[in-house]
Amino acid sequence: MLPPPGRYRAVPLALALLLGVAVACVPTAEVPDDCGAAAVMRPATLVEERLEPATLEVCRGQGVTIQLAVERNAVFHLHGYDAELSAQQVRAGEDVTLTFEAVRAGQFPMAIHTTDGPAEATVGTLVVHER
Ligand SMILES: [Cu+2]
Repeated sequence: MLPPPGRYRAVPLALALLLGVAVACVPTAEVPDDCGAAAVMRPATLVEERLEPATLEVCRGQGVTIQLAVERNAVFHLHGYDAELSAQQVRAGEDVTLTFEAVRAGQFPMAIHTTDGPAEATVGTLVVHER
């Protein structure tokens, strides 16, 4: 005997609701603990064509300092934040301090431009949370 058709229709609806709720929760659930601080520091290392960690998270309105340990020569460029942080030449062995205001929320690719490797490679993402 077949169950009434309404029973099967409820399953995809429940799944869609669950997924929708899970996706909608991500941005607020993962706001950094220090979101209330006026200024924050994030350490990172530039190794080959990647940043470790690959994702740096801050909140809009914060003064951000990226303490960058550099292991390869490149021009470091934060896309979408050109006005706040100009692209700059970094050299292997240097510790570079990059400071800017996180004025815009969103996800911004951190890239390097090189002459001895890829012309441009995305090495990580800056996530600026709305608060
Ligand atoms: Cu670039």
